[in-house]
Amino acid sequence: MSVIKKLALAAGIGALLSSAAWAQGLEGKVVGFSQIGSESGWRAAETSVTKQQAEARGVDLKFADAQQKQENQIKAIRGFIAQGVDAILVAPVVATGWDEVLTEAKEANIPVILLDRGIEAPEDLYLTSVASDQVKEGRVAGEWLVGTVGDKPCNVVELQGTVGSSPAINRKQGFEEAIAGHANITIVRSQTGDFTRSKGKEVMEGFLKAEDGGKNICAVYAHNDDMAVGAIQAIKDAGLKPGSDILVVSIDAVPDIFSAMVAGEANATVELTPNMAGPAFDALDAYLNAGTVPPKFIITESKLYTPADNPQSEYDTRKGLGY
Ligand code: GZL
Repeated sequence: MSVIKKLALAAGIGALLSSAAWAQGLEGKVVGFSQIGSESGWRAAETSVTKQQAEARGVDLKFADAQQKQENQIKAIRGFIAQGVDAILVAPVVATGWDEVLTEAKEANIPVILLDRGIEAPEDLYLTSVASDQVKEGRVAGEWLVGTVGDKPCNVVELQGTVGSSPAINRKQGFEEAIAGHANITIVRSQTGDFTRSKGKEVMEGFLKAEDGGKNICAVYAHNDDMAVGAIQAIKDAGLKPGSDILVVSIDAVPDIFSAMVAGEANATVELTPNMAGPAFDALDAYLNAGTVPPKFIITESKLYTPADNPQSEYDTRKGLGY
């Protein structure tokens, strides 16, 4: 047999072995998961989907809820390193302050995968990041408003996500890019509601008081549906009709925004899948079993939904997904 043929045969067998190795999957692997908290319906769904994905793959998931505090996430990551886990998943609450602890994970040869939020840190500190294009989410929301109001003057109030988090920074940027060429659309007030329903309601109450009881407000743009649902309640308490007196546009596509759409109280949402763990575990499997280095960024889809998209059926579909 020629040398060339021998090499081809060896390569073929190698590939077979490596794919067989990959077929082993993650059975028995121990993976630490530092989750931000349970601040929103979407977050709760992400947690339940991650646990389902881990169970389906035989992963022993060590779960740590940080109650939205970075210091708790850092403590949990150090705990995972001390336990000698096989990998660490992190949903980073804010974008900065991760270099030291992720360097410790790297020095311990433990791969780290970021879920649903990004960080400002050297990219060699994490294996991959599974997240949506958050600038695009903001842009899609802004483009919907531009298309809806046309040349009509429209004062917008903005409910921002957690200060310093990548979605809050990026969703603001995308929305502002979309309305930039439309002088009739202006963000007149912008404040964080920390991605929670209660804070979203409280901040919207302040906006309404400050803007002549809401008469000057044409739309509320919320960085997530939970703050939008809180704002809807505040608008109703002020005697106005959400969805018509004040348009409501947000992001996540959780069930409750679809029930608001059915009631005529919400106008648009941009979908964020709660299944970031599936692609993360697939990348980890290929990396640990076949040495395959994943792309640094795995981007999930962002789709616009409005009341024209059968919101009742969207509600029914999502209700069963761990929300
Ligand atoms: C975005 C994610 C955000 C959701 C909110 O990827 O981190 O955090 O939009 C959640 O619902 O609080």
